[in-house]
Amino acid sequence: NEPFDLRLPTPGCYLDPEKAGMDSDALFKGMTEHLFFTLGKLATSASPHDLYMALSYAVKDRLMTRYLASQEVIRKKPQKTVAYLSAEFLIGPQLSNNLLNLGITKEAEDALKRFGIESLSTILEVEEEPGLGNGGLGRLAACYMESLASLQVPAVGYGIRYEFGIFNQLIRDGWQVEVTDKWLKGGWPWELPQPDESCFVGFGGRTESYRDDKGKYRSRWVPSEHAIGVPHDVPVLGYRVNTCDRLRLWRADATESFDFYAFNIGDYYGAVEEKVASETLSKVLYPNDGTDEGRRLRLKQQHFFVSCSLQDMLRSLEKRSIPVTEFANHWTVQLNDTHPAIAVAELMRLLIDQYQIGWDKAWNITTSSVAYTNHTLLPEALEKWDLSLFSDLLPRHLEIIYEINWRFLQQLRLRYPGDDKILQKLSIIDEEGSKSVRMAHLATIGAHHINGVAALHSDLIKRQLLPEFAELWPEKFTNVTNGVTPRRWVALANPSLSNLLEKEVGPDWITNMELLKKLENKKDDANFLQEFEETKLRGKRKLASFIHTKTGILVDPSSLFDVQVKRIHQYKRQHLNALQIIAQYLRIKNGTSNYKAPRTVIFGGKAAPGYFMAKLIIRFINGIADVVNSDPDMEGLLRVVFLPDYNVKLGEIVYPATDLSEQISTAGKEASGTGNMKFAMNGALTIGTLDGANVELRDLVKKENFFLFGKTESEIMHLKNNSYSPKTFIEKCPELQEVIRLIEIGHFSNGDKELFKPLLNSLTGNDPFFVMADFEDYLNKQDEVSNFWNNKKAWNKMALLNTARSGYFSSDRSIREYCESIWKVSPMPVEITCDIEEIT
Ligand code: H2P
Repeated sequence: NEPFDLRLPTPGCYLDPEKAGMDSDALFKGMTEHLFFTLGKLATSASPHDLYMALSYAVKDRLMTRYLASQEVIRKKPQKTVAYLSAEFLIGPQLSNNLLNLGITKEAEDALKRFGIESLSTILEVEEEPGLGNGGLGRLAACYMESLASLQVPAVGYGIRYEFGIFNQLIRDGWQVEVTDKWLKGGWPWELPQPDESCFVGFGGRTESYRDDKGKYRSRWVPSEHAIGVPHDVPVLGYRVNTCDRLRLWRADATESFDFYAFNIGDYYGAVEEKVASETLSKVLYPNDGTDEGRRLRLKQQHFFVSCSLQDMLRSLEKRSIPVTEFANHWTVQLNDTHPAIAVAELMRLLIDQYQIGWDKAWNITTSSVAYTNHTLLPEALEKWDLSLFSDLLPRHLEIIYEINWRFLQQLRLRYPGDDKILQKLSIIDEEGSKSVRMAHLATIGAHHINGVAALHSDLIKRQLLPEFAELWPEKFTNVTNGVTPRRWVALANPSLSNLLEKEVGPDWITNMELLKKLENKKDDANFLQEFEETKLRGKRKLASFIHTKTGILVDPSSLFDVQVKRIHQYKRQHLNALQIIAQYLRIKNGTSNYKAPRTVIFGGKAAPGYFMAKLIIRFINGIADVVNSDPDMEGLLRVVFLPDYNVKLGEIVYPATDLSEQISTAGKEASGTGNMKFAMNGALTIGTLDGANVELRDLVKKENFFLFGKTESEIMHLKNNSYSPKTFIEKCPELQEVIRLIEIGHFSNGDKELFKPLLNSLTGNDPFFVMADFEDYLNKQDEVSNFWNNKKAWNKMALLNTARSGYFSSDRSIREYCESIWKVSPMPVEITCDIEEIT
């Protein structure tokens, strides 16, 4: 492996990663220079934000050697690179992560002291996080990028640089209020715009046939509109390695800032119209449970970033004089859900129309390079595009999809002669009602592998979602259980636990989480368990103070912190948790509570702006919180908190502070969940259903260390198929009846009997997520939780075993599995040499 020679582009020896530039003096100097030259500020009058910017620029400088060396390795070596295509990357704050991965946190602290800043956290707090994702899916993409780099795998994450990410959430009168997320307003120091690598993307127009030089008839697309994608690159450094991969986010620009014709005839506003329209493309991230709003724009966004990314990959081959027919040996393209599924048609189009490659060869290249991850079974999340919209925006792609479909249906006809039903069912085109394009089918047909994100989910894909496809191509279907990066979710988020882990098992657990198994030896060591509990208490104090600052609510860090943070959705059943709180409240009021475990129940999460029921659930939780928190009888026993604006940064405070993790989705609905993993690593116990990755978590930590309740997926299916009636469950449970009555009389809505009616009607009507069916079991399990809480030693032991046994959920393990079984790529370490004498 030829080392990257720093002497060639030498910008200064302080960039040498091993020998210089990383000490606090150099950082101080770097910061001073950036304050002065980049920000135009004097050190004497610099605000915390200025210092954050200066430190970030200085740290980014220190990523560049690794970044450029890693890009060189990709450029020079005939190595397969992972292209991770995702409409969302929820990368979270960057400064702390880069300091950790570079190993210069202490140096940065020292440098800051010289500016009079005593604690690094003062500076970290001002960092604005890019909210370029809705929830788990986007956060998973970010964890995977970090693991790819840490495992030294060459990779590029491709996505969209949304000007406005997920909205900021305010709570007003108990309701969610959405505020635009202007994350770029103070400047974002982590990106490198590369306008010289921009790409053109077309939309609309028509297709036409023509004869090529050889007299052959061909089709081509004549779009009516264009946009330019300008790459904005974010370096993604691995943990203590030289590999620094790239996250390439596309920003849409207008092709012509001005329509000069319109301008010349005096129509100034008309002249900028196209510019405004093109730039709208990368304006805003869409909520994933949204209704029909902006569907056209969303399809445009998908095509926009996919087209730019594929063009970028093809161009990289051209630059290296590699024939495009070699594409699949150099790029492995992972589709993160169906959002980038248009890639199947776009790659075909580029190969056939642009590079004049024949259909069969192009299809072979496409299907050898593309793989698809499914993240949900929920019907509303399985994308379908109206045929008329599709043909209007992407007429050439539709032609190609028709051809793909025709060839696929021919195959089916041979296999299932005379079976028209199966053709209809598997076709990419849904012929029912107003016809539509099924993106999951396009992805499944075009991909060499399809994976789910947890064992149960992958199994359900095969059994329920795509059974005929699984029968047709069993070898394509596989599972990769999700994972989360221990760098962010333990090392950064929970320094006190990390110190304890390091003391006990050595520093390597950060890259080898299986080492945590050694902690099992300590499960009966009272002193160690005490220390372990102390780390939790530290986290809880921090969260308690955060809660007080943000909401004014005082919570007791010694109470049981019972937490549910995730997007608000009926299937995730925050309302089941809320009903349980009411039951506990009633018991305390009626004097029937054996409430030995004072609890603080904490919620956090955003509801899609158009999802009425989810927003009502937020209102409901806040209604309960108001009543509970202002009732003196609840003092010292029960507190309810809704944390506004849940995001990555807040997650870093929440996970280490949690005793009980609520993973209570209706079995079969949560594909995996990743919060469950972060909680377990940080020593929380889980109360949960047999859903998503909970199943594997319970197997790993062992059943006695997991509070299981609820109907299984097959029991839920059985209820569903046998005219489930929530009433029968309500009738059997007097406590539940009481809970419902209290809501009905407006106890949690200042006497307003109408406010929560839609929620109650849903629960007592058809109860689509089986809340009533699971209520009693859940309540009983919560009692068990409370009993355990009173035996602190037993609790701490269980908590320790959760940390010790959750190493499997490191995203390093997931990425290794993708590399080995789907992508067939291996690590490519990056070597850097720098003869310091020669440079200085
Ligand atoms: C989704 C699934 C989760 C899964 C995650 C990552 C779409 O995330 O619902 O079960 O863990 O993808 O695979 P979320 O609900 O958090 O938006």
